[in-house]
Amino acid sequence: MKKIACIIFCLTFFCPGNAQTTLPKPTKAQLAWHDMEFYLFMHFGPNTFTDKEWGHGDEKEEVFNPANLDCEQWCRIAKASGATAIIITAKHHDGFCLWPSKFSKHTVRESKWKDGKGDVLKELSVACKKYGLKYGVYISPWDRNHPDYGTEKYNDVFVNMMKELLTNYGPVWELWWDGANGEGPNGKRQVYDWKRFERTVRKLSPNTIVFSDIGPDIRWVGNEEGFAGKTNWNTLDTAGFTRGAGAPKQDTLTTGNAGGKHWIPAECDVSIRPGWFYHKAEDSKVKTPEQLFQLYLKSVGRGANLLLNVPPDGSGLITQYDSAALVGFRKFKDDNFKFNIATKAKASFIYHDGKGEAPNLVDGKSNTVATIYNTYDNSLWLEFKEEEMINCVVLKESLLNGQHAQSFKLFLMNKNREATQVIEGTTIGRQRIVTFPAMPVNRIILSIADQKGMTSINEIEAYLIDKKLAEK
Ligand code: FUL
Repeated sequence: MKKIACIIFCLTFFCPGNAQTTLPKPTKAQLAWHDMEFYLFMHFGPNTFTDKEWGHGDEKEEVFNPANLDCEQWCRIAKASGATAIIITAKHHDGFCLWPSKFSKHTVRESKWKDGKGDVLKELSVACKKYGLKYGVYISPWDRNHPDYGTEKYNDVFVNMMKELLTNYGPVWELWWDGANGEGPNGKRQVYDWKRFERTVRKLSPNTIVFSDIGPDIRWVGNEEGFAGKTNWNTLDTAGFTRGAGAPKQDTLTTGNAGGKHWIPAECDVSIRPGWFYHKAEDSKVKTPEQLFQLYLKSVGRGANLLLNVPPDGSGLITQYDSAALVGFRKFKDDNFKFNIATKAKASFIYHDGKGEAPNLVDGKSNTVATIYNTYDNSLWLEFKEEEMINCVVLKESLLNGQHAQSFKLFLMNKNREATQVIEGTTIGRQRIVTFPAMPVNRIILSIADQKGMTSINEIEAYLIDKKLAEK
């Protein structure tokens, strides 16, 4: 028996993909998306100049005139913050296009900026490439300017606009569909042809990750405050739901569906300021580095991605207030997650009649795992020579074969082998960051209490972070 267990154990280490189940699994593009973790959103357009959040669509094109627009400055700040991409509002609800679309008369071409020769998307996509950032676009189907909005013709317009976006500016990594569906200039609402929109993107740019309330690739997290559920399934049921008003309940989007049919993980969109667009009056209300760190714990730390909006001002630049907050946030992340105390530990896998080494758990590699075959006599141990002060544990689950852990227990033990703290949680997902009051720990034990199929754990990390940064 011992021999068999040992063979199973060894196989697990060398064949990380062997925990086969019939659960939904991420595509290659979705797996790569999970690794993007944190990136910036930029709301920019006529609202930046008119101090509005939702333009009416009748704003004169000449209001758009950013004297010092510098997309490289945006990229430098994005890089300094640790962000991996920038997503720009190519067209917000007011219908103004930040590129000279052939399918609208309400664009940068009709503005005075650069004598109508400018193209924000061109400048941003080139700058992103130069700085090694992925580039994405937000496009609102709701259009309060377009004369065809509210008629079948508008669906052609929207498809044609997407063709321009997807083919003229290099690869679009993520495409963001806002679910809003208000009235247009003729007082009518549009019946969106979502199936056709989806076909268009898949055909022209199959690797683009498409966001909306219900995917197809990633979902809205159900709030604009930047947090995912402590229970966060990457799976969702979409049958019978539509985007916008017909979407699943907001708290369902926050947690996903435990037995959900489709792999549609959550993205947390939130603004660094109260509004989405720049307003001078909000310069004093930029979130602090501490607040941004909290958002990080509640999004990335719960297995979702964080899309943080940092709106450029009317000169076309990100202000010093926003950039200072971003740099401060980056420093918190770097300083506090610099040393993984778990690398000092001996890592083991415990099964019913034995114990084997599990160096994979602390090797920092995402392609090596230890698999929990059953919940009654399997657990993962980290043992330290001495007691180590820690207040944060990071658990990482392999998503290659789907999401498995349904609930876990973390036992933190002192040198007398007493469990001084038992932390219970539900899902793990790509990453689960757990914080608690600092304590001396000699042994960390992870047991999976419930799972769908077999959970594969990539990594267990331990840190001593600044106590003011613990999750609130
Ligand atoms: C919402 C929009 O109405 C807001 O203006 C903003 O763009 C936000 C990200 O999505 O649906």
